[in-house]
Amino acid sequence: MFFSLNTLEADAPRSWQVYFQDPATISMEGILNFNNHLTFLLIVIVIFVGWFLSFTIYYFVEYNNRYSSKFVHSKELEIVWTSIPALILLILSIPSFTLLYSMDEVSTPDLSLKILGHQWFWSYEMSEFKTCSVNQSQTLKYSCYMMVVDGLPLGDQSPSPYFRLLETNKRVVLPTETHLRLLVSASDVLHSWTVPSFGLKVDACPGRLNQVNLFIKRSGLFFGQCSEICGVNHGFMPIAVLALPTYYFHCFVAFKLELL
Ligand SMILES: [Cu+2]
Repeated sequence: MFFSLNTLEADAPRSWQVYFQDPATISMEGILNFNNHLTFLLIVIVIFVGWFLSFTIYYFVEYNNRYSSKFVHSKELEIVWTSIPALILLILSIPSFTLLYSMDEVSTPDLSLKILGHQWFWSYEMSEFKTCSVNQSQTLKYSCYMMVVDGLPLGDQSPSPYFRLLETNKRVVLPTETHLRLLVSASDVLHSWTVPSFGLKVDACPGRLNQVNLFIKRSGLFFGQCSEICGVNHGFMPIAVLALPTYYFHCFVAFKLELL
């Protein structure tokens, strides 16, 4: 069930989508709430300014207002229209900084995933899992390339169960309800590992290791794309993450290591 290509459950962009993808992490839920909070405030401000503007335009015409005001300067008014926006910004900074610092919180991770950006694919490694072959030990390591869906034998399935330009030959399998640490870097140029449902966008810089926390709340198939222009095939190095409950994740790892 968890390995099926069910497009309905996939967290991928939809046609004509105008809102965010469903959140799968606490930080993305925070981003969504903050966005709603901001949008509400924005609507209130737009209505107020719009009302004020139309009021001014209406009374600007001599026909509607025969006796114009004589004053050209008002200290009280200056104080009010400077301090109110400043106060609004101050009020906004509280949830904004709370969210920002909560995302930086470093907990004790149970598992680390190393992510390396290349021109033009992503490679992943989990050093916690090792297999000892005859004379060498290997870690769980794989590279993910984009699948050219147009060339796949789809049979009579319509619409296609694959997402164009988002599918990869291998998916990054991660456990849900587990504190994960992502270590992101690049081997050649700048890349950016981005998954909208996780609220994550981590720059992959060559020679630098960026660390970020991830705690996936639910299982699902999540899609993302490289978000730092990195060359001609920048649009063709997608990210596909399959989040599985811990038990299924361990089954997957055991099966994978068997193959190494
Ligand atoms: Cu790129």
